[in-house]
Amino acid sequence: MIDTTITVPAKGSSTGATPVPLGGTATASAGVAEVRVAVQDRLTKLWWRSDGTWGAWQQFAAVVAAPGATTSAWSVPWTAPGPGAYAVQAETRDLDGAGDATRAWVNFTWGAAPDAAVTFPQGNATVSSPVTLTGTAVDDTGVSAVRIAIQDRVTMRWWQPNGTWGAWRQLNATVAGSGTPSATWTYPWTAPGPGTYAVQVEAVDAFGVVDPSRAFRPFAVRAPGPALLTLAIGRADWGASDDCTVAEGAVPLDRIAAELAARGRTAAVGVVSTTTAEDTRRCQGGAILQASWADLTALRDAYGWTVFQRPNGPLSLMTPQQQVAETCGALPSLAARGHDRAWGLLAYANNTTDATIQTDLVSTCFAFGRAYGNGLTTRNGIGPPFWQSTRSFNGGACNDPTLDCYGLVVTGSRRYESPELLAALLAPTADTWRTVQLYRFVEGAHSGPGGAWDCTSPDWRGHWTSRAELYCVGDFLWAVDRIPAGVTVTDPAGVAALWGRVP
Ligand SMILES: [Ca+2]
Ligand SMILES: [Ca+2]
Repeated sequence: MIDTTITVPAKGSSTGATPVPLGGTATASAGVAEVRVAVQDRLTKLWWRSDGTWGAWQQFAAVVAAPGATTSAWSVPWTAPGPGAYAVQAETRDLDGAGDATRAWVNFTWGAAPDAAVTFPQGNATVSSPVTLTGTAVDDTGVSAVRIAIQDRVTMRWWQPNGTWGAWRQLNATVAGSGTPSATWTYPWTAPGPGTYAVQVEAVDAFGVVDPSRAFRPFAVRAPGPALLTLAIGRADWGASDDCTVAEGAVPLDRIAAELAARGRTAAVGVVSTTTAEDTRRCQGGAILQASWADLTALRDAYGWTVFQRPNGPLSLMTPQQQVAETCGALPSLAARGHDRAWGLLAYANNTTDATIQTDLVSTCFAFGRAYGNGLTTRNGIGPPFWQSTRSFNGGACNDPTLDCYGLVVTGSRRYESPELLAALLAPTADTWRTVQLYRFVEGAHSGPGGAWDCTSPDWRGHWTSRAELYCVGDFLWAVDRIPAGVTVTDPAGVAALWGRVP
């Protein structure tokens, strides 16, 4: 009777030892003569060879502690060439030259274990649901999977894939950077309600080695807050103009304000405070007629409009003194004019956002810095350096391919955006904030040096404007009329107050 066991490494274990001490027990009723060992790379199926290469099956001799005895310990050191999934095979030969009927076999891995961490929510943070749980996972060779589990901290039960609670249950997170040493993971989760929860997470590496220490992160989910919407007017353009005169068919801001007021809505308007004149509408390039302080005061007092600050050009091209004057330095003079909510938003001119300026300067006195995007800012996503997303909503060539206006060339290849899309944008969900920005409103049909448009078709697909910043007022108000009940229309300062963002 001949038998061999392998006790080191333990079956399925992971080690980083150099060398790896292979060992076990050999049993032979005729006396143990020798123990022969072979090591396989389980991924390539090749065998370790005495010349240090991998290739055809080859055995090497182990040290037998008690040669000739019926039972003896055996051992042999083996140095892994690097992280990997390996197997050791061992065979005893007795004094008669006979061997094991079946060779012993143990799988093991060599290398560092992976490690996972949670980056969101932060520890004991209170977040809104749905929440995207996120984190990192690292390994010496490659992360292959991340498994999470979510616990209700009151009932101590665990989240199940079918949306109930029960026994401990792991769920697969989505891994970005799988197969690399540094990966990130996400798991979108909709809490069944407010409460205290925790996420537990572990990583698995490319060789199947499991993170020996699971990360555990408690957090709370708040009751859903309001859905928030800001109607923004990009620059305080009084209205579409031809050669510095309000064009026929232009709908100036006071009419927009009245239309919104009739619907119980207000807007926030970007003001270039350093170039705004007292009573005169400053004309720029013939087509832009900047509202005066008197206009802005009237919009505020009659319609509840507020302003946010828009620097007079890219901050990154300004001297440090100018940067301050166009940002934090503008707030006291705005407040002195009664515009005391401008701290809600700094609108980088033409999307010339700058992370350093936002971090070091703007976020110290403004709640948010504007970056153009899909216009969706989530309460969970608010954090340094406090970017806010604004959706710029544009006019352009018409959408009906049978009409001549379909081929109109508008800067940026703009095509008139659908009022149905606008209505969809104006319907944010709980604890999210949508900001949609338009510029100058028009109606009827007109052609002049400051722009041309046709808003007369009963079908919006026939509407067009020669400039992206022009949009038909009827389409705008059609969408405003579809803002769902329960959506709170407010300005950036209002959002900051609701979400506890204090610059
Ligand atoms: Ca590893
Ligand atoms: Ca760990």
